[in-house]
Amino acid sequence: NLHAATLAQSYPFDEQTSAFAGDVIGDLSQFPKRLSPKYFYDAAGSELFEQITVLPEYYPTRTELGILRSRGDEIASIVPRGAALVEFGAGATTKVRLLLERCDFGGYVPVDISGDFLTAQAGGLRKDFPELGVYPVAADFTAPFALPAEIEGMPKVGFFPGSTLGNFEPHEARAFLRSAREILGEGAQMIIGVDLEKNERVLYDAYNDAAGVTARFNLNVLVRINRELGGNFDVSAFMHRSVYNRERHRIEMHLIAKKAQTVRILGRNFSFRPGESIHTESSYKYSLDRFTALARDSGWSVRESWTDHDRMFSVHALAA
Ligand code: AVJ
Repeated sequence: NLHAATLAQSYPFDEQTSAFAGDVIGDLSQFPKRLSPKYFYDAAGSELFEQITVLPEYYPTRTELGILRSRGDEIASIVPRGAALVEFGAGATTKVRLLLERCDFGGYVPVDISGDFLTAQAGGLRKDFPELGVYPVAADFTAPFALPAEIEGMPKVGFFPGSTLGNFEPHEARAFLRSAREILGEGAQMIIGVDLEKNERVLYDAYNDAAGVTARFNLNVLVRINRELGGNFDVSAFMHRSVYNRERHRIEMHLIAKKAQTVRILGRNFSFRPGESIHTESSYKYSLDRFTALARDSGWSVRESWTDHDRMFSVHALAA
Protein backbone atom coordinates (compact mmCIF):
# COMPACT_ATOMS: atom_id res chain seq x y z
CA ASN A 1 0.00 0.00 0.00
CA LEU A 2 1.00 3.67 -0.29
CA HIS A 3 2.43 3.89 3.24
CA ALA A 4 4.51 0.75 2.77
CA ALA A 5 6.03 2.08 -0.45
CA THR A 6 6.87 5.47 1.10
CA LEU A 7 8.29 3.86 4.22
CA ALA A 8 10.38 1.39 2.22
CA GLN A 9 12.34 4.35 0.83
CA SER A 10 13.25 5.76 4.21
CA TYR A 11 13.64 2.66 6.44
CA PRO A 12 15.85 -0.42 5.99
CA PHE A 13 12.85 -2.76 6.35
CA ASP A 14 12.48 -6.14 4.69
CA GLU A 15 9.30 -6.71 2.67
CA GLN A 16 7.30 -8.20 5.54
CA THR A 17 8.21 -5.39 7.96
CA SER A 18 7.40 -2.77 5.33
CA ALA A 19 3.96 -4.33 4.86
CA PHE A 20 3.50 -4.42 8.66
CA ALA A 21 4.57 -0.75 8.93
CA GLY A 22 2.27 0.30 6.08
CA ASP A 23 -0.74 -1.50 7.55
CA VAL A 24 -0.12 -0.14 11.08
CA ILE A 25 0.20 3.47 9.87
CA GLY A 26 -2.84 3.10 7.62
CA ASP A 27 -5.02 1.34 10.21
CA LEU A 28 -4.16 3.67 13.12
CA SER A 29 -5.02 6.62 10.85
CA GLN A 30 -8.60 5.36 10.54
CA PHE A 31 -11.46 6.32 12.82
CA PRO A 32 -12.11 4.31 14.83
CA LYS A 33 -8.50 3.18 14.99
CA ARG A 34 -7.92 -0.45 14.17
CA LEU A 35 -5.19 -3.07 13.65
CA SER A 36 -5.28 -6.27 11.60
CA PRO A 37 -5.53 -9.50 13.69
CA LYS A 38 -2.99 -11.19 11.41
CA TYR A 39 -0.29 -9.22 13.24
CA PHE A 40 -1.08 -10.93 16.56
CA TYR A 41 0.95 -13.97 15.49
CA ASP A 42 4.60 -13.13 16.12
CA ALA A 43 6.42 -15.79 18.20
CA ALA A 44 5.04 -14.46 21.50
CA GLY A 45 1.53 -14.05 20.11
CA SER A 46 1.51 -17.56 18.62
CA GLU A 47 2.61 -18.99 21.98
CA LEU A 48 -0.10 -16.97 23.78
CA PHE A 49 -2.70 -18.24 21.29
CA GLU A 50 -1.66 -21.84 22.01
CA GLN A 51 -2.28 -21.06 25.72
CA ILE A 52 -5.69 -19.59 24.83
CA THR A 53 -6.72 -22.83 23.11
CA VAL A 54 -6.56 -24.77 26.41
CA LEU A 55 -8.20 -22.13 28.64
CA PRO A 56 -11.35 -23.40 30.42
CA GLU A 57 -13.43 -20.52 29.01
CA TYR A 58 -12.16 -20.94 25.43
CA TYR A 59 -14.40 -23.76 24.15
CA PRO A 60 -13.78 -23.58 20.31
CA THR A 61 -10.56 -25.62 19.99
CA ARG A 62 -11.52 -28.54 22.24
CA THR A 63 -15.05 -28.62 20.82
CA GLU A 64 -13.83 -28.75 17.21
CA LEU A 65 -11.29 -31.46 18.08
CA GLY A 66 -14.13 -33.43 19.68
CA ILE A 67 -16.20 -33.22 16.49
CA LEU A 68 -13.23 -34.17 14.25
CA ARG A 69 -12.58 -37.20 16.49
CA SER A 70 -16.16 -38.38 16.98
CA ARG A 71 -17.16 -37.75 13.31
CA GLY A 72 -13.76 -38.67 11.88
CA ASP A 73 -15.04 -41.78 10.06
CA GLU A 74 -17.96 -39.92 8.48
CA ILE A 75 -15.60 -37.13 7.40
CA ALA A 76 -13.16 -39.72 6.02
CA SER A 77 -15.98 -41.34 4.03
CA ILE A 78 -16.40 -38.21 1.90
CA VAL A 79 -12.67 -37.95 1.10
CA PRO A 80 -11.79 -39.62 -2.22
CA ARG A 81 -8.86 -42.10 -2.02
CA GLY A 82 -5.54 -40.45 -2.90
CA ALA A 83 -6.95 -36.92 -2.55
CA ALA A 84 -4.70 -33.91 -1.87
CA LEU A 85 -5.50 -32.08 1.40
CA VAL A 86 -4.93 -28.31 1.08
CA GLU A 87 -4.93 -26.59 4.48
CA PHE A 88 -5.49 -22.82 4.48
CA GLY A 89 -3.28 -21.49 7.26
CA ALA A 90 -0.98 -24.10 8.84
CA GLY A 91 -1.56 -23.94 12.57
CA ALA A 92 -0.68 -26.59 15.13
CA THR A 93 -0.84 -30.00 13.44
CA THR A 94 -3.22 -31.56 15.97
CA LYS A 95 -6.29 -31.15 13.78
CA VAL A 96 -4.79 -32.13 10.43
CA ARG A 97 -3.26 -35.26 12.01
CA LEU A 98 -6.79 -36.41 12.90
CA LEU A 99 -7.61 -36.36 9.15
CA LEU A 100 -4.25 -37.75 8.00
CA GLU A 101 -4.63 -40.73 10.35
CA ARG A 102 -8.08 -41.61 9.00
CA CYS A 103 -7.77 -40.98 5.28
CA ASP A 104 -5.10 -42.11 2.81
CA PHE A 105 -4.35 -38.76 1.21
CA GLY A 106 -2.02 -38.67 -1.81
CA GLY A 107 -0.56 -35.35 -0.66
CA TYR A 108 -0.77 -32.59 1.95
CA VAL A 109 -0.35 -28.90 1.05
CA PRO A 110 -0.08 -26.59 4.10
CA VAL A 111 -0.44 -22.96 2.94
CA ASP A 112 0.78 -20.25 5.29
CA ILE A 113 2.28 -16.80 5.03
CA SER A 114 5.14 -17.85 7.35
CA GLY A 115 7.68 -20.00 5.49
CA ASP A 116 9.65 -20.76 8.68
CA PHE A 117 6.61 -22.14 10.45
CA LEU A 118 5.78 -24.27 7.39
CA THR A 119 9.27 -25.79 7.26
CA ALA A 120 9.15 -26.75 10.95
CA GLN A 121 5.66 -28.20 10.63
CA ALA A 122 6.43 -30.14 7.41
CA GLY A 123 9.47 -31.79 9.03
CA GLY A 124 7.37 -33.23 11.83
CA LEU A 125 4.71 -34.56 9.49
CA ARG A 126 7.21 -36.15 7.06
CA LYS A 127 8.66 -38.07 10.01
CA ASP A 128 5.26 -39.35 11.19
CA PHE A 129 3.74 -39.91 7.73
CA PRO A 130 6.74 -41.07 5.64
CA GLU A 131 4.59 -42.21 2.70
CA LEU A 132 2.67 -38.90 2.47
CA GLY A 133 3.88 -36.24 0.03
CA VAL A 134 4.07 -32.94 1.98
CA TYR A 135 4.29 -29.87 -0.30
CA PRO A 136 4.30 -26.60 1.73
CA VAL A 137 3.31 -23.35 -0.02
CA ALA A 138 4.40 -20.02 1.49
CA ALA A 139 1.61 -17.65 0.40
CA ASP A 140 -1.17 -15.39 1.66
CA PHE A 141 -4.06 -17.84 1.24
CA THR A 142 -6.61 -15.02 1.04
CA ALA A 143 -5.32 -14.33 -2.49
CA PRO A 144 -5.10 -16.80 -5.40
CA PHE A 145 -1.97 -19.00 -5.32
CA ALA A 146 -0.74 -21.88 -7.49
CA LEU A 147 -1.09 -25.42 -6.18
CA PRO A 148 2.08 -27.57 -6.38
CA ALA A 149 2.43 -29.53 -9.65
CA GLU A 150 2.90 -32.76 -7.65
CA ILE A 151 -0.81 -32.84 -6.74
CA GLU A 152 -2.00 -32.02 -10.29
CA GLY A 153 -4.17 -35.09 -10.96
CA MET A 154 -5.38 -35.69 -7.39
CA PRO A 155 -8.92 -34.90 -6.19
CA LYS A 156 -8.74 -31.78 -3.94
CA VAL A 157 -9.99 -31.39 -0.37
CA GLY A 158 -9.66 -28.00 1.35
CA PHE A 159 -9.29 -27.79 5.14
CA PHE A 160 -10.02 -24.57 7.04
CA PRO A 161 -10.49 -25.36 10.74
CA GLY A 162 -10.59 -23.21 13.86
CA SER A 163 -13.34 -20.82 12.75
CA THR A 164 -10.59 -18.63 11.32
CA LEU A 165 -13.30 -17.83 8.78
CA GLY A 166 -14.80 -15.77 11.61
CA ASN A 167 -11.92 -13.29 11.45
CA PHE A 168 -13.14 -12.19 8.02
CA GLU A 169 -15.79 -9.52 7.50
CA PRO A 170 -18.78 -11.18 5.78
CA HIS A 171 -17.79 -9.88 2.32
CA GLU A 172 -14.21 -11.05 2.89
CA ALA A 173 -15.45 -14.48 3.98
CA ARG A 174 -17.43 -14.76 0.75
CA ALA A 175 -14.42 -13.62 -1.28
CA PHE A 176 -12.20 -16.18 0.47
CA LEU A 177 -14.64 -19.06 -0.10
CA ARG A 178 -15.01 -18.10 -3.77
CA SER A 179 -11.23 -17.90 -4.15
CA ALA A 180 -10.77 -21.29 -2.42
CA ARG A 181 -13.30 -22.79 -4.87
CA GLU A 182 -11.36 -21.37 -7.81
CA ILE A 183 -8.06 -22.70 -6.47
CA LEU A 184 -9.40 -26.17 -5.60
CA GLY A 185 -11.49 -26.44 -8.77
CA GLU A 186 -14.66 -28.18 -9.91
CA GLY A 187 -15.61 -31.28 -7.92
CA ALA A 188 -13.47 -30.25 -4.92
CA GLN A 189 -14.55 -30.68 -1.28
CA MET A 190 -13.85 -28.44 1.72
CA ILE A 191 -13.86 -29.27 5.45
CA ILE A 192 -14.41 -26.08 7.44
CA GLY A 193 -14.88 -25.25 11.13
CA VAL A 194 -17.35 -22.51 12.09
CA ASP A 195 -18.07 -21.14 15.55
CA LEU A 196 -21.78 -20.86 16.26
CA GLU A 197 -23.86 -18.12 17.80
CA LYS A 198 -24.70 -18.95 21.41
CA ASN A 199 -25.32 -17.62 24.91
CA GLU A 200 -23.67 -14.20 25.05
CA ARG A 201 -22.14 -14.85 28.48
CA VAL A 202 -20.35 -17.91 27.11
CA LEU A 203 -19.06 -15.87 24.17
CA TYR A 204 -18.01 -12.98 26.44
CA ASP A 205 -16.10 -15.26 28.82
CA ALA A 206 -14.25 -17.02 25.94
CA TYR A 207 -12.58 -13.70 25.04
CA ASN A 208 -12.22 -12.30 28.58
CA ASP A 209 -10.63 -15.23 30.43
CA ALA A 210 -10.08 -14.92 34.18
CA ALA A 211 -6.33 -15.65 33.87
CA GLY A 212 -5.85 -12.68 31.51
CA VAL A 213 -4.13 -14.66 28.74
CA THR A 214 -6.41 -13.13 26.08
CA ALA A 215 -5.58 -9.67 27.45
CA ARG A 216 -1.84 -10.40 27.05
CA PHE A 217 -2.48 -11.80 23.54
CA ASN A 218 -4.32 -8.60 22.60
CA LEU A 219 -1.77 -6.21 24.17
CA ASN A 220 1.11 -8.12 22.55
CA VAL A 221 0.49 -6.45 19.17
CA LEU A 222 1.54 -3.11 20.79
CA VAL A 223 4.74 -4.77 22.06
CA ARG A 224 5.40 -6.00 18.49
CA ILE A 225 4.87 -2.50 17.04
CA ASN A 226 7.37 -1.11 19.57
CA ARG A 227 9.94 -3.84 18.86
CA GLU A 228 9.67 -4.08 15.08
CA LEU A 229 8.68 -0.52 14.14
CA GLY A 230 10.34 1.47 16.93
CA GLY A 231 6.97 2.64 18.28
CA ASN A 232 6.76 4.04 21.82
CA PHE A 233 3.44 2.63 23.05
CA ASP A 234 3.18 2.65 26.85
CA VAL A 235 1.53 -0.79 26.89
CA SER A 236 0.47 -0.34 30.54
CA ALA A 237 -1.61 2.69 29.43
CA PHE A 238 -3.93 0.40 27.40
CA MET A 239 -6.38 -2.22 28.56
CA HIS A 240 -7.95 -5.24 26.87
CA ARG A 241 -11.71 -5.32 26.25
CA SER A 242 -13.81 -7.89 24.34
CA VAL A 243 -17.49 -7.19 23.73
CA TYR A 244 -20.19 -9.13 21.91
CA ASN A 245 -21.76 -6.95 19.20
CA ARG A 246 -25.19 -8.52 18.93
CA GLU A 247 -26.42 -6.87 15.76
CA ARG A 248 -23.18 -7.71 13.92
CA HIS A 249 -23.09 -11.26 15.38
CA ARG A 250 -19.45 -10.79 16.34
CA ILE A 251 -17.07 -10.66 19.27
CA GLU A 252 -14.97 -7.50 19.00
CA MET A 253 -11.57 -7.23 20.68
CA HIS A 254 -10.39 -3.72 21.53
CA LEU A 255 -7.43 -2.05 23.23
CA ILE A 256 -8.70 0.91 25.24
CA ALA A 257 -6.54 3.98 26.03
CA LYS A 258 -6.69 4.49 29.82
CA LYS A 259 -5.70 8.14 29.48
CA ALA A 260 -5.00 10.85 26.90
CA GLN A 261 -1.66 10.07 25.22
CA THR A 262 0.25 10.46 21.98
CA VAL A 263 2.15 7.52 20.46
CA ARG A 264 4.96 8.05 17.97
CA ILE A 265 5.57 5.46 15.25
CA LEU A 266 7.95 5.99 12.34
CA GLY A 267 7.88 9.76 12.63
CA ARG A 268 4.08 9.95 12.91
CA ASN A 269 2.05 10.95 15.98
CA PHE A 270 -1.15 9.08 16.91
CA SER A 271 -3.13 10.77 19.67
CA PHE A 272 -5.62 8.94 21.88
CA ARG A 273 -8.44 10.40 23.92
CA PRO A 274 -9.18 8.74 27.31
CA GLY A 275 -11.27 5.62 26.61
CA GLU A 276 -10.49 5.64 22.89
CA SER A 277 -10.33 2.21 21.30
CA ILE A 278 -8.13 0.35 18.82
CA HIS A 279 -10.35 -2.38 17.29
CA THR A 280 -7.92 -5.32 17.00
CA GLU A 281 -10.12 -8.25 15.94
CA SER A 282 -13.61 -9.35 15.01
CA SER A 283 -14.68 -12.93 15.51
CA TYR A 284 -17.98 -13.59 13.71
CA LYS A 285 -20.40 -16.17 15.08
CA TYR A 286 -22.70 -17.94 12.60
CA SER A 287 -26.04 -19.68 12.78
CA LEU A 288 -26.22 -22.85 10.69
CA ASP A 289 -28.63 -21.06 8.33
CA ARG A 290 -26.44 -18.00 7.89
CA PHE A 291 -23.36 -20.15 7.22
CA THR A 292 -25.25 -22.29 4.69
CA ALA A 293 -26.36 -19.10 2.90
CA LEU A 294 -22.76 -17.80 2.87
CA ALA A 295 -21.45 -21.09 1.45
CA ARG A 296 -24.12 -21.15 -1.29
CA ASP A 297 -23.40 -17.51 -2.09
CA SER A 298 -19.74 -18.53 -2.59
CA GLY A 299 -20.42 -21.35 -5.07
CA TRP A 300 -20.32 -24.23 -2.55
CA SER A 301 -23.07 -26.59 -1.45
CA VAL A 302 -23.18 -27.87 2.13
CA ARG A 303 -22.97 -31.65 1.85
CA GLU A 304 -22.84 -32.46 5.59
CA SER A 305 -22.84 -30.46 8.83
CA TRP A 306 -21.78 -31.82 12.22
CA THR A 307 -22.07 -30.12 15.62
CA ASP A 308 -21.23 -31.14 19.17
CA HIS A 309 -24.02 -32.16 21.55
CA ASP A 310 -24.46 -28.59 22.88
CA ARG A 311 -24.30 -27.04 19.37
CA MET A 312 -21.40 -24.83 20.43
CA PHE A 313 -19.34 -25.36 17.26
CA SER A 314 -19.83 -26.83 13.77
CA VAL A 315 -17.80 -28.61 11.10
CA HIS A 316 -19.11 -28.66 7.54
CA ALA A 317 -18.23 -30.68 4.44
CA LEU A 318 -18.73 -28.48 1.37
CA ALA A 319 -18.80 -29.58 -2.26
CA ALA A 320 -17.88 -27.40 -5.23
C1 AVJ B 1 -7.87 -18.13 15.74
C2 AVJ B 1 -9.22 -16.35 14.92
C3 AVJ B 1 -10.26 -18.44 15.51
O1 AVJ B 1 -11.31 -15.71 16.76
O2 AVJ B 1 -11.49 -17.20 18.38
C4 AVJ B 1 -8.82 -16.31 20.25
C5 AVJ B 1 -8.43 -15.97 17.71
N1 AVJ B 1 -8.84 -14.28 19.51
N2 AVJ B 1 -9.03 -15.49 21.30
C6 AVJ B 1 -10.84 -16.60 17.49
C7 AVJ B 1 -8.70 -15.53 19.14
C8 AVJ B 1 -9.03 -14.23 20.86
C9 AVJ B 1 -9.41 -17.06 17.27
N3 AVJ B 1 -9.17 -17.48 15.84
